[in-house]
Amino acid sequence: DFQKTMMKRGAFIVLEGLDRSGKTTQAKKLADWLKSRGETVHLMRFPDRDEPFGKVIDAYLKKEIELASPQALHLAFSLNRWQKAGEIRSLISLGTYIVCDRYCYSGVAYSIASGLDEKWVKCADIGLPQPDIVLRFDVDTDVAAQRGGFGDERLECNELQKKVLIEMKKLTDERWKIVNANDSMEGVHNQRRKQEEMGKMEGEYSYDIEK
Ligand code: DGP
Ligand code: NA
Ligand code: NA
Repeated sequence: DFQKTMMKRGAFIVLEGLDRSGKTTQAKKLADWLKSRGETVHLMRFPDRDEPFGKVIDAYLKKEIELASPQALHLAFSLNRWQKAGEIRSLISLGTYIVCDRYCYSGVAYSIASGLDEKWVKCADIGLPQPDIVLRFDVDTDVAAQRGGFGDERLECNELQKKVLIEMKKLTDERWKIVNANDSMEGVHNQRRKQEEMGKMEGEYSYDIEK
C-alpha cells in the first residue's frame, strides 16, 4: 500500500461532443500520443455497449427494443457509468491515464434535450469519479449530419443535436477546453495536443458530481 500511495496518480480525461464530432477518432489519437510519452493509457467509452446495462442501451439505440420511459433510458446510461466507477478510480490511483469517449455530460445534455427535468437528470450521476479535464468537440450540426453513418441510430437527428449542443454549452465552464471539430482530423488532433501541453486542469466543475 505504501508503494501504491507513492505511485504517481494518473488522469481522467473526458471527450464530449455531438454525434459525428470525431471524438472517437480523437480519443484514440490522444491515447496513442500519451502512450508515446511513456504513459499507461486505458481507452474507455460510454455507453459501454458490452456491459449488461450497455447491452440494453445498444439494443434501444439500434431500434431492436423499446423502453417504457425516457427516465428508464436515462437511468440505464447512468447505471452503465456506475458499473465502471470503481474501475475508473482504481486505474487512476495506479497511475493510468483514462481517455474516455463521453461521460455524464452526455448523460445530462442528451436527456435534458430529450425533455427530461434538469434537476432530476443530474442526480443519478452524483458521486461518480470527477474528470481532470473535459475536452468539448464542437462541430456544426450541418457538418456532423454530412459525416458518414449519421442518422443510423436513434438520437442522431439534427433537431435533437442542436438542443444537445445548447445543453452541453451550459455545462461548460472555464476549465473545459473547446476544440473546433469542423477542422480536419490532423488539425483537430494538433489543437487538442496544444491544450494538453498547457497542463493538467485541477479544481471543480460547475456541474459538480462529487457533491
Ligand atoms: P455513441 O456510442 O457515442 O455514438 O453514443 C450513442 C448515442 O447515445 C449518442 O446519440 C449519444 C447518446 N448518449 C450517450 N450517452 C448518453 C447518456 O448518458 N444519456 C443519453 N440520453 N444519451 C446518451
Ligand atoms: Na452515435
Ligand atoms: Na462516437
